[in-house]
Amino acid sequence: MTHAIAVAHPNIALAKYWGKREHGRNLPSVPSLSITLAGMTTTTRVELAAMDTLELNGVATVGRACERAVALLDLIWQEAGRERQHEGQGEGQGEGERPRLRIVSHNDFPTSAGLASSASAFAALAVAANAVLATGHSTERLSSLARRISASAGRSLYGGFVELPAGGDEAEPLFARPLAAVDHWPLRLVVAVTTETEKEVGSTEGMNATSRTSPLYAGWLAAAPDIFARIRAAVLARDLETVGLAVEESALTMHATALAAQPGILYWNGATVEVMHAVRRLRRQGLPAYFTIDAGPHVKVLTLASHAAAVTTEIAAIPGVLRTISAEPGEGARLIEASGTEPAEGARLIEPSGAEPGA
Ligand code: 2P0
Repeated sequence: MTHAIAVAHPNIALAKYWGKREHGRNLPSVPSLSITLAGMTTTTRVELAAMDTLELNGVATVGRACERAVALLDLIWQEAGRERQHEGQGEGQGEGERPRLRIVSHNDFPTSAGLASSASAFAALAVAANAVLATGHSTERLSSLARRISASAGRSLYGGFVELPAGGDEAEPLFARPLAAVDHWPLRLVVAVTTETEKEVGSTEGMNATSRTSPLYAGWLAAAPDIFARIRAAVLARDLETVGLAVEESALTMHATALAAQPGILYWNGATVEVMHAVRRLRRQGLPAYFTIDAGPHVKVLTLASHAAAVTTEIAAIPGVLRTISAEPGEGARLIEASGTEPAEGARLIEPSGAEPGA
């Protein structure tokens, strides 16, 4: 196989991950639960080449983004070798030098602005590289490897509602698990975009500074597992009020912890705060709407599909909201083309990973 193209979607955490238990292996200190979103897509093409290169949204990219991409390729290759050795197989993938790859990736949504572009980027890259390198890893294994590079990427391997446990003492491999399928619950996340510029403090940097310096970090570690458990149970029960209130609790507790870091990490702008107030106002007027905020100033408003149009109209009218994106649960990372075979529109070479509710 000489080339492959994969697509993946970002995910938004209802129960947030913030902080690492173990930096070297990127093990999260708290469990998280996310919805993989349709409607925002990373498309990544990988092909055999003379050297590793990364082109992101049309621009040749070096530095940290490229280093992380190469680190994922190395992990995918080395893990194949480790598995062969473990199973006593002969020579094959994962031995010797890894073939070099040209990576061309494109996002159709803002990069590095709190819309989890690293999640979809590394999930798509894992699937495409696994095909071109012929490493044959399972989705579970790819989730574990992508998680090592960006924890939220481990979740974008799967569609629908996805959970990622906290790292434990024996936590390798630690991978995300599908909790409920795309059609489990017709929710919408209305994204209020409040800037088009890149954030100043990246997620990794922000959470590491928080765990190092915030006096509230111990409180976050104590609170997060219970918030996660409530969200998990209420997602399975399709109980929007319980989910929504706990989603706001998760986001606000995470941000409170980050705000108390030294120096304080403030991801919000004025419009972020206005949208939070508006969401609570809508709720008082009887619209089911709940907010969450990631490592950026955008606000994601959780509601039912049947109320998405009304919520969008209200949110789009708030001063400082540049535009809105209405996203619904979407599928996991998947291959759409490989080795010159061009499947018909909508066809898939591998099935996206679905989920059994409650599995
Ligand atoms: C989340 N975030 O659960 C949380 C909430 C942002 C805020 O996961 O250091 O890019 O690469 O593992 O996964 C974004 O952080 O961090 C993230 P690393 P990642 O969605």
